[in-house]
Amino acid sequence: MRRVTRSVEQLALFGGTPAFSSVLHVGRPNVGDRTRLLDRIGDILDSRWLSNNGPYVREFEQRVADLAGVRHCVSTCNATMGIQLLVQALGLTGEVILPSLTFVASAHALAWQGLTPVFCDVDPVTHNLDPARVQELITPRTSAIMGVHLWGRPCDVDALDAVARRHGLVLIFDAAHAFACSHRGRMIGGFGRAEVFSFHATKFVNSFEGGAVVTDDDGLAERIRLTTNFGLSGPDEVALLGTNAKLSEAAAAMGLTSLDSLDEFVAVNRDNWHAYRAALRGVPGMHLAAFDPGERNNYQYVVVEVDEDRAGVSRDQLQAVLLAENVMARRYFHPGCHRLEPYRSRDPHAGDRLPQTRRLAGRLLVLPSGTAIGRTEIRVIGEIIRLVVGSVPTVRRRLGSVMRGAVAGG
Ligand code: T4K
Repeated sequence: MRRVTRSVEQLALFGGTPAFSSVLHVGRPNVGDRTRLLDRIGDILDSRWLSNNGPYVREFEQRVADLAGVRHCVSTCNATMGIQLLVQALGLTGEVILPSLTFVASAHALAWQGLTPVFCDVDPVTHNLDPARVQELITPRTSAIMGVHLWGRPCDVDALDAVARRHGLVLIFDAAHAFACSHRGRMIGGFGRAEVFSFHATKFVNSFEGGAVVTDDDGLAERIRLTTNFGLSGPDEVALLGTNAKLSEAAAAMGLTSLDSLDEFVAVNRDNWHAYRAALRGVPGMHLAAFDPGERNNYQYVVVEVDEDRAGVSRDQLQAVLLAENVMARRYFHPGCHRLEPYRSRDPHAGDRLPQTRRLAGRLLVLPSGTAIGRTEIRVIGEIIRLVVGSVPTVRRRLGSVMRGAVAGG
C-alpha cells in the first residue's frame, strides 16, 4: 500500500515511487452498513414508492430535525437548492453579506435567486465571518447576512445576531459542513431564521446527494416544503411558484444508513484528526485547525495552515509534493469566491477589503480523512510533510528544477 520515503530524492515528485499505490481523497464517501442500505433499497423497490415525500424521506427528516434540535427539517436534493429555496421563501432582495472563504455554492445559490453576494472578510483564527467587517458592509440594499460554519466550526453566532438585529436584517446560516456540531451546547441547526445542511457524498453523513433546511419557523418551513414540490398544495392546486427540489427515497435510505453510523464516523474522524495532530507535532509552519473539545464536532475537515516563512515551503509546493504521492490534498477554498466568475468581473477590487481571506486562501490545505483512511496512512503523510519541511534547501532546489522541466516540456 505504501513505500517508506526516507530521503527527498525518493519523493514521487522527483521521480520516486508514490508513497500510496491508490489515491487518498478528501471527502471519500463513508458508506455505512451496506446490508442495511440494500435492505432499505429493497423495501423501497417492493413498496414502489420512490419519491414525493415517502416514508424514508419522512423518517430521515425527523431524525435530522431531532438531532439538530429543531421543529422542522425540509429535505432537498442538495444544499445549494436548500439555500436557494430558503432565500426565496424569506423574500430576500438586494444584497446578502457572506464570506468569500467558502465553497462557491454559497454565493451561487444567492446569485441564482437574483441576489447580490457581498463578500466579507473572515477572522484569521476561526476562518468564519468577522462581525465587525460585516457591519461595515451594510447598505440600504442589504437584506440578510449568511454565515457559513466553515469546517463545522460555528460562526460567532451571537455577534452576528446582534448586528442583524441592530440593522433589521435576516440572519441565516450555510451549515453545509456543520451537521452534528454544537455551539455553546446547542446544536447547529437552531441558529438564525434557518440553517442549511449538506448531505453530499463528500460530507461525513451523506445521502449520495442531498441537503436540508432546518428551522423552528412553522410558516417558513411550510413555504419551503411546498416549493420543493412544484408549489403543489393539493392534487390540482398550486399555492406558489415551486420547483422540483425533492430528495428521493433511495437518497433518504442512504441518509438514514449514514445516520445509523454517525457516531462511528465521528469517532473515526476524531481519531484521524488526533493522528494528524500527532504526526505534525513540532513541524515548523504547520498549524492544524482545532476544534473546541467541549462541543460536539464532526471533525470532517482536517485543515492545515501552512506558514511559508516558518515551513520554508509554500502551501502550493507542499500540495504538489503530496499530489505526486497520491495524497489528493485540496486547497479549499482557494482563491475565494470573489476571485471566481461571475463575481470577479462584477467586483474586480473586492480583494482589497478581504486581506484575511486572501492570506488564508493562500495558506490552507485540506488533508484526506474519513473512514477510507486511518492512522497508518496519516503517519506516512506526516512523515512526508516532516521530510519536506526538514529538507527545505534540497526540496526548493529540486522543486525549482521540476518546475523548469515542466515549462520546458510544454
Ligand atoms: N456550502 C458549502 C460551505 C459547501 O462546502 C457546499 C458543498 C455547499 C454549500 C453545497 O452543498 P451541496 O449542494 O453540494 O449539497 C465538493 C462537493 O461537491 C461539495 O458538496 C462540497 N461542498 C465541496 C466542499 O466539495 P468538489 O468539486 O471539491 O468535489 P470533488 O468532486 O472534487 O470531490 C472531492 C473529493 O472527494 C475528490 O478528491 C474526490 C472524492 N470523491 C468525490 C465524490 C463525489 C469520491 O471519492 N467519491 C465521490 O463520490 O466539491
